[in-house]
Order: sequence, then structure tokens, then C-alpha cells
Amino acid sequence: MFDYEFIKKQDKEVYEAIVGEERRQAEGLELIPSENYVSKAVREAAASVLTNKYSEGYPGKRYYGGQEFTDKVEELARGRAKKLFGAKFANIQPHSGANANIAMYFALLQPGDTVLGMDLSHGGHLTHGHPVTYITKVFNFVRYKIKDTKTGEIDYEGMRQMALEHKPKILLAGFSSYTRELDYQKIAEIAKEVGAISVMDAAHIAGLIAGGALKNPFDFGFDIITSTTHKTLRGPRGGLILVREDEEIAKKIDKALFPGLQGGPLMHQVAAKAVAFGEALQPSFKTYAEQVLKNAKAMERVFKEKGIELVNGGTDNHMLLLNVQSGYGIDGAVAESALDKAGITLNKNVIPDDPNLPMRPSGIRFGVPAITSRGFDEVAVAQVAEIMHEILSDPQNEELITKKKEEVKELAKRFPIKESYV
Ligand code: DSN
Repeated sequence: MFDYEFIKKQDKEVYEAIVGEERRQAEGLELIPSENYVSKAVREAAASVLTNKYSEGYPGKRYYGGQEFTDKVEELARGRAKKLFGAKFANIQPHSGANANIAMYFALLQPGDTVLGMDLSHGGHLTHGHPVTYITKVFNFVRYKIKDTKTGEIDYEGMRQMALEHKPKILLAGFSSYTRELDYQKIAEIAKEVGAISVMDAAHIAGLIAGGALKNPFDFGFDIITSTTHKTLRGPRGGLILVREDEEIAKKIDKALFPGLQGGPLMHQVAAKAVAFGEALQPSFKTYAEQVLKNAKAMERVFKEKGIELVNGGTDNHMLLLNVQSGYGIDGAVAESALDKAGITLNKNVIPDDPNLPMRPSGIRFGVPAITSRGFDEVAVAQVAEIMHEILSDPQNEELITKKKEEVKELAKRFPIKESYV
């Protein structure tokens, strides 16, 4: 896409790594549900001279001079983010989704306060209070779970009981490996009943919300949405915090992020976010979000027809979780590696209350946001699912994998990565 003229001349080693990755992305199929392909316009912004600039603070209130254009770029990003999600306030400076969540905690909690979030093995995220993270040394995290992994229904009554017992300051919805639509109404009611602030970590589905394919938690009274910008939202790597209407909360979040947690914002990434949000405001993004849901359903149908167990019984969003242990008698690591050899990239994943260890879990997690960006339709994604099924049924068969790799390359060639989505 770029010719990398200068890197090529100056630094062969980095040049080769970049073009190697470019080739890998072009020839293979990206099924990691948290990845996507940004437009060339987003990449141009991310590669711009804005990387040279320090802009600590916020538009109109910076610690350094020379902010005429950085202010403009940040205002554009904030304004577009607010419009996309129907929020009154947006902070687009978080370097990542993890930073967005950490800043949100520090803005709203005192040490020792409690957060009620989703259990990691049931779909939550490390930053929702996994014991390996430092935030658990400061705050108290308690976890709700799925009631029935055949349907994926969350144990909302259990959530309520826990909320009444633990009196969380934050009731946290959202996930990194859960496939069903959430009952925002119920969650918001529980939060209200116990006086908690309701937060949705929409990192995975932000693009589907922005594109109108999934419900918007703000329509049910949620106070805050945190997110990444690089998954279904198809922007550059980064984070985002939206506040529906409470100005006091928004002020606390701004302060917690800077100077509380981060230093200078990455203004090149902020510019790239602005461009991506501009793309997401176009009608074509709505079509994209709808196609993502259709494609995920088409993949679901293939595995269901084969009798393979889908965790939560299927999907309402962009991702699927397969129990490869029960379905194919292999663990997720074996599945990931066999598919990787054929050019299909996804990740091994724990399933709820997985009896296996995280490095050899029972499941795989995959999704369609990236291949949908390439133009894959229901027929083409079903073809990918068929290839996956053949490989997973015989993962040691190198001859089969070599043959399937050619089919994957053919598909990749038929649907090249796009340079523009508008
Ligand atoms: N690493 C992201 C994902 O793949 O879901 C979440 O942080």
C-alpha cells in the first residue's frame, strides 16, 4: 500500500519485517475478532507529522504552545465520537482500551471500592479485574457469570444478588469473548437499584453499535462507554471513553486520564481516530456493520450443521466461540496452530469454567470484522468455515493443510484488502 521508500533505503531489517507483515495480511485470512484493516486514509493520518507534537492537556488548555492544528484534530475526533454514540462528552486520548478502563476506575473509585464485572473465563477481560492485573491491588473486583452456556444467557438474578451483597460503585458490562446481546435494560436497572455507575466496555462491539447493528447502551441509561478504536470500529489502535450526559463524571475522567495516568496524547493516533470516526459516520459503515452480523450467522450455520458445539449456542455479534475439545477432540492450541499453517489466523480461548489451562484451552475464538472489510459475503465466509472444519477434523494432515492453504490464498486474492471504505 505504501512504498516505504525511505525505510527501505535506511533500515533493511525493519523494512523486511513490515513488508513481510503486509504480505501475511494480504495472503491470509484474519479471523481474530479484535482485528480489522484500516483504510489508507487512517494510515496516512497515523503516519503524519502529528507524531512530532506534544499536546498534554485538552483543546484550549494545553501545557505547550503550537496547538492550533492539534486542537482542531482533537475537536474533530471528539465531536465525531460524540455523534456516533449519542454522548455528550468524549475523551479520545486513551492510548488503549486498557488505559481507558484504568482511567475510568481511578476517576470514579477510591482504593478498596468494588466493581462488579464479568468473569474472565465467561467472557470478561483482564482489565475487568483479573487477579494478574495491578488494579486488583487497589480495587475490589467481584464477578458475575453466564447462567447457561447452551444459550449464553447471563445470570442476571445472580448479578442482582451480588450487586445487593457487595454494593459495587461500578456495575461493568462488556466482554472480550462473549457472543450474545446484553440485556442493557436489566443491567441499568440493577445499577440504579444499588446506586452504582453503569459502564459498558464496548471494545469489541463499538463499531456494531456505531453502525446501528447492535443496541446502544446509552439508550438504556448507561452512564459510560469505554472502548478501543481498532476492532469493529475499524480505526487505529487506541482507546475511547464516552460519557452519556454527566459533566462531573466527564471532568473526573479527563483528569484521571491526564495527568492521572497518561502523559502526552498520541496526536497522530488522535488524527487517525478522527478519520476513522468520519468513515463510521458514512452510510457505508451501516452496511458494513449489518454485513458483519450476517456473516457471523453464516459461519454459525456451517458449524451447527456439522454438529459442532458453539459456546453460548451461537452468536448475536461478530464473533464465535467453538468448543474444539468436544467438537474435534483437540485443544485450542492445536486448532490455532493447524489453522495458522493454512493462513487462517485466530486465537485459542478458554470456554466458561474451562477444565483446561489457558495455554491449552478447550476453545477457539474467531470473528468476521476483518474479512467483512475485505468484502466477504455469506457464501464466502461459509467457504472459510468449511475449510476450517476440514482442517480441524484432521489437524495433523500436512498434505491437507497445504492444499487448504492454496484455497485460502485464492479466497484472499478474490477479496483483496481495500484501501478505502467510503
Ligand atoms: N486483546 C483484545 C482481544 O483480543 O479481545 C482485548 O484486549
